[in-house]
Amino acid sequence: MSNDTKIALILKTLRIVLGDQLSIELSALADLDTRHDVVLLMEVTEECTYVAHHKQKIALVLSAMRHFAAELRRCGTQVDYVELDAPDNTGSFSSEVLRAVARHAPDRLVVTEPGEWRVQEMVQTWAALSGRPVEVRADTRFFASRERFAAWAQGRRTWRMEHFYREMRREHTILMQGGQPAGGVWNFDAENRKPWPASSIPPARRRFVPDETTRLVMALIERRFGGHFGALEDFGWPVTRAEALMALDDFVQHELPNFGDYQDAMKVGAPFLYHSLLSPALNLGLLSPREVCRAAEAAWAAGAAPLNAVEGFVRQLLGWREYVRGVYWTLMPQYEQGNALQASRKLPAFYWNGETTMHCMREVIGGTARHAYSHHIQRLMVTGNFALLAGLEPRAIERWYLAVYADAYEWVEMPNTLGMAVFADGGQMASKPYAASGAYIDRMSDFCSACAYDVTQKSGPEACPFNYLYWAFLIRQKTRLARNPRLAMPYRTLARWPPERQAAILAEADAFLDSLE
Ligand code: FAD
Ligand code: DLZ
Ligand code: SF4
Repeated sequence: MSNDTKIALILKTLRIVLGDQLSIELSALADLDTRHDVVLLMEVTEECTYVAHHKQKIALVLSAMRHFAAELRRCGTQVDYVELDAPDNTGSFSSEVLRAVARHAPDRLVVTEPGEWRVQEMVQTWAALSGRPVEVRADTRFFASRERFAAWAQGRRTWRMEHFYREMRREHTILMQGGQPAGGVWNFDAENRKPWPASSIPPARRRFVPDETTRLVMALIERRFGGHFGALEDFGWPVTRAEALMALDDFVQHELPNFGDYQDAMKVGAPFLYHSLLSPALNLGLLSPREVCRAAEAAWAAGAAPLNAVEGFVRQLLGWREYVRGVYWTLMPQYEQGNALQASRKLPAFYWNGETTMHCMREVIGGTARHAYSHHIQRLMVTGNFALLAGLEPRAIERWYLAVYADAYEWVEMPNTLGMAVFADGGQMASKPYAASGAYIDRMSDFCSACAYDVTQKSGPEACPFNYLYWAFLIRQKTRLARNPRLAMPYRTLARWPPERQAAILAEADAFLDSLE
């Protein structure tokens, strides 16, 4: 036996598992020695309040942490679990790590790289604070490591998700046949834009009834964070791996076949439609993106789901999810400061209380408060589109998205908000701003028929605000956006408008926005 091996055998390791790292295969647990090591999980006030998270998000994280700790214990692992209300809880990761070091006197600390820059900065202080070596391991739950993305991005003038996604498809041989994309094309987006058929009834979705652990956590949250956004009543998220696997199975069997067709559709009172609802479980680590992609691919191979649905779904996970993580870690910390369109309006109060005459906004914000969820098009083309057109201050809208969704962590939320929704990164992530008038919302939803505004009117007191805000946005941003080839058409239209008409639209948009303050 070499000296190195002897030392390795007697090392006592404190393994730190953060609240969104709840995977048995976590790199920090890879060489766990159940006789000597201790696994630390900490419920801390700072993580519950650095933004005022939706109550369901806190309930989800804490309940899933408690279940995960119980699972580890069942496998014979020594777990040190600090509850939020423990009398000596000091309320932050760093101070709790220090207390745990004093309790266990470990030889070293091991942790998997965190999902947020803010927490990475904390981790970097732990060696000096604790006087112990700290090993920070790569998060192997993703398809692409941070380094893999950086290598792809290096030297490219523009980054486009589509190019990255194709490399990932080849590299991980997902939906490939003989080196070519299955079905002969990479992208089925054009087939995936159907509105919801008026006569169809949305599918009933499997939700998970809160067990005793979740109910205890919910009571704790009402007591401690009762003033936070959102309601707990409709909590139905999977909180264990077993439940998450049931949710995956259910989705693949019942919803995946229609996922592609109705991916962009929106319907009053039906926030879920055929979306998977898997992002909260994925982002906590209860499911791995690999197993989810493979399950979808297997459904296609078995003839149980069409290729446009399966490719559309895989693109979100292997493409967008990996891409936005790469963007975040490659461009932080400057990324969060981006404000390429010089937007500065305050976030209107209706983002929190839902009190607005715009039916689409009321519907999406109401659904968000009730479920801590909206699907991608609701986030991008309703609340995000409004923020873009109204020129809301990027950091304020970014903090809102981080607070209100059960699946929100900076690595995924920030690029989606700053890059995709409000173009604050000036096009690093998306080739054009996703700006749209009311016509888009009308085409993809049934919101407009029950709205106080008229979506067909372009100006006047009855006109849909998205209409004049859209044109006012293009007029205001002309010097920055008119040369973008993907906006050539609307700028050609605008060029035909006399200056008085442009001035009138600007005045109408300003009056509306001022009335919100
Ligand atoms: P589905 O539509 O069923 O998609 C399947 C999976 O693909 C999702 O579970 C998710 O893991 C992944 N995915 C889909 N779109 C994206 C995307 N654009 N980026 C990354 N992954 C994607 N997603 C989050 O997970 N956390 C966030 O905080 C978050 N914030 C967002 C903020 C804005 C402004 C926008 C426009 C999008 C945001 N998204 C975020 C992406 C997307 O809206 C959600 O992943 C999706 O709505 C989750 O619901 P689902 O599981 O039913 O997804
Ligand atoms: C989101 C969250 C919340 C609400 N609470 C905790 C907590 O008490 N303990 C914990 O370990 N993690 C929590 N989290 C998740 C962390 O915020 C997350 O690990 C970091 O943001 C890094 O992604
Ligand atoms: Fe939204 Fe305009 Fe339609 Fe009303 S008319 S629901 S404000 S898009």
